[in-house]
Amino acid sequence: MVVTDPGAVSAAALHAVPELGRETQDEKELMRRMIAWTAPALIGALTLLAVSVVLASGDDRLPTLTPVGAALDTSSEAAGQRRANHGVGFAAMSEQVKDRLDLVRRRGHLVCATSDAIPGFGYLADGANAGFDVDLCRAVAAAALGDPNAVEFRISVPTGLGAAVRSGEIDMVARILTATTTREAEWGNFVHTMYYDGQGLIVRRSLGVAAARELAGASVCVTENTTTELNLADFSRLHRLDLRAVAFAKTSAAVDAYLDGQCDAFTTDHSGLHAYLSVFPDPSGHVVLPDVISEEPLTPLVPHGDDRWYDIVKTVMAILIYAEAYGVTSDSALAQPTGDARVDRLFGLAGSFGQEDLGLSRTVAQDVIRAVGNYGEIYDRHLAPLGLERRGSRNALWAGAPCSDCPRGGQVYAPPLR
Ligand SMILES: N[C@@H](CCC(=O)N[C@@H](CS)C(=O)NCC(=O)O)C(=O)O
Repeated sequence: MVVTDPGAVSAAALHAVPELGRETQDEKELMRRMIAWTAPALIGALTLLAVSVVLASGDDRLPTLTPVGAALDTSSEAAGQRRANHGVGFAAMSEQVKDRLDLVRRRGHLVCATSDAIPGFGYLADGANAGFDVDLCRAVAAAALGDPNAVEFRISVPTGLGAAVRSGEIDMVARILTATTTREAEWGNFVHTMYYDGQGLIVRRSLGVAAARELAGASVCVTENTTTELNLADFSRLHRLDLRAVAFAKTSAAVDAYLDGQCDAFTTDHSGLHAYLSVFPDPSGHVVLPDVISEEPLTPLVPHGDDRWYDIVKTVMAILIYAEAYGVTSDSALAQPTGDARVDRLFGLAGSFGQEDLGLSRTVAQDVIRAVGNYGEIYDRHLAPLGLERRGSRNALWAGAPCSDCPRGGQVYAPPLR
């Protein structure tokens, strides 16, 4: 019998079972064949596992130089590798925690994936983690544990992040992560967009380029396994630019390569371009091109499988946003009723916005606002210094926000706290 189809192997083995007790010779022959059939498959599977572990670990010293259109074709081998990096190969390891609030409280701290090398969003200030994203982690720790410092920061690059979330080890991600439908399907639930961004490109001023469409044939440094890499391919194909991506696991390596002259351009979210530009040795020698080539709603993520945890993180984001809308800051006297029912409800002094149903304290918003301030305070502390103007941008509060002097007319909005 010649078997070429692996499906037929198992069918043949099943059929052979009743005969095993009668014919020892047949049994040996069957065993020999089964080993011959299954060994190559086993070796193949182990090789695949080893390859996906290596890919997931990434190596910023080894850039991948690829023609953008070809390598990012979804039917190509590179797309297969990308799926491995998204964590599909780790399904067996994934763990769905049913009561993460309880887990976090028993553990005594929140595990939050963020970055430590992105000015404004996740960076180190005097050795401590700081930034817009870092404050979102601290706000959730304040809500869940009453202590904004009870956070273990897991520093992550985009490569391998999906696998890490699926493993169940991380309670939330807050790290300039764009919400996409594929990530939502494969990684976890995106909670509430906290920064509306779009992808851009930066070039040396001496290149004399004023718009992205003038970059035909250019090489572009990029972080791998990002939406950035995928959008660059779409943009290149759409405008027949034949761009060449030079991809790195770590953004700092991509930036260094650009500054070193290895690429004509560097691309990431516009906020990231401004963040890195702020630490370039010669900022005036570079130009952020005006093009916005994608939508990048930067959004915290929680693992799949625990609705209450999702609701908790979402409610914390709403607290930050409504505190600004109601004019409440970290300096506000929070203990006394104000007579404004919306503010008193937020403070936990009257009524409810569902906080106790979620297992949080009645005065959870006091803990959160005292710890990190409102949305505007977080923005002003970390993003305004990068020159990211909020007034007139999508990151202003919604047009009808009740505050009098806050930036309005943007998209930062949350479901009413009541
Ligand atoms: N928003 C995009 C891009 C994210 C991204 O590229 N992040 C870079 C920096 S701008 C990063 O996190 N790098 C981490 C590091 O290199 O340490 C996405 O979600 O894919």
